[in-house]
Amino acid sequence: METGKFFLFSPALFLLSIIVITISTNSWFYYNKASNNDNYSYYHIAYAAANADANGIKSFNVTIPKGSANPQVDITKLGPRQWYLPRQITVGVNDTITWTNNDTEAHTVTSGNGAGIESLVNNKRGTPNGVFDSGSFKPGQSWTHTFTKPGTYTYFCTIHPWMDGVVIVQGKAQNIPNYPAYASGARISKLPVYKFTTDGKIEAGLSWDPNVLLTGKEISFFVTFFDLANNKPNLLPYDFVLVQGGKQLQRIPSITQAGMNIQHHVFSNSGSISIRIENVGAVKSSDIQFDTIVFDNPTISSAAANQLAAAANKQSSNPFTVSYSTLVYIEYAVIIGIPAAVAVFVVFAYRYR
Ligand SMILES: [Cu+2]
Repeated sequence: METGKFFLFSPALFLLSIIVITISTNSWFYYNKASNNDNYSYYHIAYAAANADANGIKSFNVTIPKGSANPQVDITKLGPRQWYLPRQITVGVNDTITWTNNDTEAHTVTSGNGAGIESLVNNKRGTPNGVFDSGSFKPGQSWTHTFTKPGTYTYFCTIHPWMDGVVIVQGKAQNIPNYPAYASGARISKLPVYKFTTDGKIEAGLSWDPNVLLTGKEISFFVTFFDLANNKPNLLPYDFVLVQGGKQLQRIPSITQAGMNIQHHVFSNSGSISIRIENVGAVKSSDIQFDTIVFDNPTISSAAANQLAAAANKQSSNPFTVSYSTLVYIEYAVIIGIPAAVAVFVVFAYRYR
């Protein structure tokens, strides 16, 4: 290939390599998101209309329909099959649920994990966890239980371990908004929010998904930088810092990919938080602070939120630290290195063919 032609070709390679780098670094985010799906999203959710008594306590009903003992029969025609109706029910703290056996065989309501439909073949029995257990109750009989603690409780039948259900107990009522909010609770009219570095040279943008932050739920923060002096998005090093209750939760030395970067965090506690973008371009005076608020997740217990947070944040913490300049060098080395290697290969391939 003539030298002139090659140089016409090289900007395309350069562009391609930037695209490859951006996609590869950000695809991990989508992978994480996909693997974090709610296990119970496919259940038929019932917010059963129940009347409250004088103390505001409600009574709910779950039935065990006729034919539940026979796993071959799709009795409810609801797909997925349900042996407790409804299979998932959401109640409040101190509410009661009564399970009524309308089948022709005895059943149990036992907290823990069932053994799935495969238990018909593999003879597994399921694993009780001791939170509650009705024991066996006969056709026409019922069993009532009061749920005093918020949380997600899975249960099954010890006689027919493929039969399973879940009870979600919600904690005290909170005023969870349906919009992003400042630490004060005031509405953030639009995301991303923008702020300038103290030296006025860089404009940082921050948005997050989901917009309403709940404990135990992975939040993705999108950081963008715009370099006003050069009038373009910028590849810049910075520290992503999360502070809650005066305590630093997380500090991740990072670098924006083509002007944008994604950070993840799972919060274990509710309350206001500060999202700090520090040392932008390694300049100490460039810190920016955004404020918002985390709410208690009504669908999980605080213990579950703690566990989820511990597992998720451990994954994202960096086992080794790299200086800002090293990060910049690595980034540029990859951007320049890949097209350079391809170029050398192309030149040699044409010269020695
Ligand atoms: Cu049963």
